[in-house]
Amino acid sequence: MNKRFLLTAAIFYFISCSTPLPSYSDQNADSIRINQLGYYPDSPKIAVIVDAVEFENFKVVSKDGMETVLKGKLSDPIQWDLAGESVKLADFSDLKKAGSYTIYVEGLGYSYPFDIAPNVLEEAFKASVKSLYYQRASTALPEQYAGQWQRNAGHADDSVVFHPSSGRSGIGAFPKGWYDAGDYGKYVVNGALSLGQIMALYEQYPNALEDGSLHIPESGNGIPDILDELKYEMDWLLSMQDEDGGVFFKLTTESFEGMVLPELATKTRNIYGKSTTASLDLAAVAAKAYRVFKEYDSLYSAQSLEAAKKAWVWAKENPDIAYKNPENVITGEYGDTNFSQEFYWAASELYLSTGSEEYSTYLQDNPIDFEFVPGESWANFMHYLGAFALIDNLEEGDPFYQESKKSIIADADVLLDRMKGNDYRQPIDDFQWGSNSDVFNSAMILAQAYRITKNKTYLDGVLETTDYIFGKNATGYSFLTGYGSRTPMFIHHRPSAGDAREEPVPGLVSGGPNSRRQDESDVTYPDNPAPMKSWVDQEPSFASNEICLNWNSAAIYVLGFLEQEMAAKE
Ligand code: 9MR
Repeated sequence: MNKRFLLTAAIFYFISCSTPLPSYSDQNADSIRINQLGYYPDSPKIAVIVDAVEFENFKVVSKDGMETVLKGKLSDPIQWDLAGESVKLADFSDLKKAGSYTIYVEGLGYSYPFDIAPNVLEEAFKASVKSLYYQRASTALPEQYAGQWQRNAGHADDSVVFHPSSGRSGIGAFPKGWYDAGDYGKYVVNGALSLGQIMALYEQYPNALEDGSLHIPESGNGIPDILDELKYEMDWLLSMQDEDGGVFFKLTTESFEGMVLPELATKTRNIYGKSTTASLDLAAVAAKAYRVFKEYDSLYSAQSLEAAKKAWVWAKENPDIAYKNPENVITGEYGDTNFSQEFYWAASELYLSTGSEEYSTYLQDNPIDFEFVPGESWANFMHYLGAFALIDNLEEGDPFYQESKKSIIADADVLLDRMKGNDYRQPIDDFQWGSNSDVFNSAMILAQAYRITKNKTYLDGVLETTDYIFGKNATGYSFLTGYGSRTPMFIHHRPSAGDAREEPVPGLVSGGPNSRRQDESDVTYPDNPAPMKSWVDQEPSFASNEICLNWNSAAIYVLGFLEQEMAAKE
């Protein structure tokens, strides 16, 4: 653009509406919290304005500042203690025209620019799945697929040591799989939950990620890329089953490695003892894999089902074996003492894949409560996956369908109520480790309620929940690395920290606010003690700024669901 044009435009603009041309600084934009990626035309659109006590009006202008497309009044001030601040809301839902915009509040300045577009989350969705490729163990990531995040192979895991707690001795091969999180461990329960959430997306929307969509080494093999990526983890998961059907809990070092690249993280890796949870979670996800892989790989599908049945038998015979770290082992424990949810998930998937009475009888005799409780929701989500699968695969008249439907809708209604009661309009009221996954898990429940009823209120709930993740929150950050105007740069993630690159691996969900602040001695949290402010973009902050498979899988489900449902409307 030439200078004279710019000057004329600026003068015209000044005279016509005396609003300065947009300039975007974190400081101004931080006061106007929006979904930094943007909105579908038909989405609710609500910005949260902080430090706005003396302001009354807002307007939405085109990104270049040349056109005012909507004017509105800010709401009355709202004080919400979990966010520790007073805010006003700017509702611009009436704006549905595709384009690039910014919000202007006189005295405060401009928000970050944002788009209104069909498929507005498509890139973020794909990136959230591609991030699993970057988490692959036992392989190099060549530049061709990984771009600037290329790296050498680490952790062949072909001679892993059996720890005495495993009941075995010597060494074994347990290659492949995805690294669990910011650490290089591989944990069965979390791997299974993550696979389960992504497989739920595939069962519901098999075309969400076709062959070639992810640009991974398997692209072009005639199989949807999402299945190729899932299989990389599933292969490892199946290898964790012992001959007797029981499943080892994890493959990790005794203590965590330094913040180095995989190839430099060379401490001895061990296989630790079996647990009821690991066995049931493998039973559940392998039974689901039977259905998911059947069309493209019938042999693998059948093998998975056999593994699932064996794991179930082991768990029935060993129904109360909780995993506990042996002495001197301090890597993750995924502590969980309530196994009824894992039994329910496994019985549901096995019933759907076999039709066998053994599993339906189990479900009939062991009904389960559904009450979403934020905080460590990975442990309290397995039975939801069972209910979702029953709804997806059974006829409406089936009693299991009816019961599941009733539970999911009742639960979704509680979440919607909670959303109305807080200024950032998201469904959780307790922010713990990985709170962003609680937010996404809630959205997944709302999404099922929408699928069952087609009631748009639930769909709007999913959309607004997603706004929270992408910037409409008390930190002002979009929590998906690389996506948004202000995103985490210093995630607790060894491959990102161990390299000289400035940008972290993209498509990863930061854990999010954690009011427990377990790492406070090593990091500097905001002075404001509010739970939703309890997040920092600092590398040592494993309690707030780590990344983790099941946080990404929850995001993958929700973003994939939205892309499918919202795009279908256009
Ligand atoms: O997600 C887990 C969280 O709910 C627990 O509070 C926390 C501490 O036990 O552990 C989290 O899981 C970590 C796992 O144990 C090891 N890999 C990294 C995971 C994410 O921080």
